[in-house]
Amino acid sequence: MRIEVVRGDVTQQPVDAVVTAANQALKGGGGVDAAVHRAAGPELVRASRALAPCPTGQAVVTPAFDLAPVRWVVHAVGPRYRGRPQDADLLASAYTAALACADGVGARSVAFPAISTGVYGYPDEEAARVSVAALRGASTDVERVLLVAFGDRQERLWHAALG
Ligand code: AR6
Repeated sequence: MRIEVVRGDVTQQPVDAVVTAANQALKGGGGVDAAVHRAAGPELVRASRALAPCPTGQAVVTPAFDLAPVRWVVHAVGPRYRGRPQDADLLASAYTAALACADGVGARSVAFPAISTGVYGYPDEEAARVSVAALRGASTDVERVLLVAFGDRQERLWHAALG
């Protein structure tokens, strides 16, 4: 699997599946989730709520509706950062669960935002390392992952984590 860093908006990527940083209730919210729900339209929240609740560290997949040609939205629930040892495991799990969801519906390219690093307060540098390690350790038929950096700092952190 190839992992690339791109600068931009996760809703603007030419991929089969887009990952959003969701909450357990899968009812939409702020940040990247708001952008994804805005782009996919009102059917997305109906489809995702039907699959709620989604535990922290897990993910579910729905169609992408108006976000076409993207086919799928993967709703991944990262941890709220509390400085606990299990935070990193839960964040890694959110990435691998999202990748597995995408793989399960046949997606071969997937765009990820920096899960948990906004409202959920996860320190961005550690999160970049955890995300790259989790994705590199995954066994999958997904061929291409785009790490979508919303700003300069995120872009630098992901490049550094990729080495
Ligand atoms: N494309 C790519 N990345 C983005 C975009 C975008 N359009 N918009 C923001 N980001 P957050 P969380 C980055 O807060 O911390 C929501 O209310 C942003 O700069 O969206 O996992 C959910 O419903 C940050 O680096 O997600 C949950 O309740 C990253 O995306 C809760 O927030 C994640 O920030 C989840 O919090």
